[in-house]
Amino acid sequence: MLKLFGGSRTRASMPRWYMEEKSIDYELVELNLESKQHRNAEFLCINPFGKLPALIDDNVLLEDGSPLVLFESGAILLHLAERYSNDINTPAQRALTSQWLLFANATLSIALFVPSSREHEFPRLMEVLNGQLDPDRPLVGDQWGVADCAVEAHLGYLPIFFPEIDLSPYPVIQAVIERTRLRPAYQRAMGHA
Ligand SMILES: N[C@@H](CCC(=O)N[C@@H](CS)C(=O)NCC(=O)O)C(=O)O
Repeated sequence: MLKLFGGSRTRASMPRWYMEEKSIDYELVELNLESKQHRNAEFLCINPFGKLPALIDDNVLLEDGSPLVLFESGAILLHLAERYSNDINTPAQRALTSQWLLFANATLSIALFVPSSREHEFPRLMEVLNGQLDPDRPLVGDQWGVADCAVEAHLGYLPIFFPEIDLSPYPVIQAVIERTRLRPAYQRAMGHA
């Protein structure tokens, strides 16, 4: 069984969306950040850093027989893709998947959420991404996969967290966001359905 620890408006929406898309069974444990449930002793045994998301996968056991426990949304996404989907079939696909996951979680995330980077780095990244993305073509391989999930989830944060940002200079990104928001699995993961 997979147990995902998440909370509203957290990055747990990424692995949740991915599992919804790929019909991977999971149980969601929602923690309330406002009441600091993510700092409870019980959760700190799962993620000592006290951050969401975290995943327990008892289909995968460590040497001592205990279940795999993971934190970091990128690591969780990569594990889910490798173990529970057929997204990644070649070494090149794995390398490119890592590239896009790290781009989304490190480069794009910082450009979005760190105010000083949002001013300078963000427009440059968006311009390049607008040229790289094609709403009809997955980032890696020939089916929508975990790389798309990470990049599109970050783009999907834009209208949620930064509705004041004008996206009209980036029409491809606008189209990708529109399509993302229409996906039933995305709506379920984001709590809209
Ligand atoms: N790089 C980590 C970031 C995790 C993170 O900062 N999560 C936030 C929610 S989106 C959190 O748990 N914040 C609560 C806190 O830091 O106290 C990941 O991608 O999983």
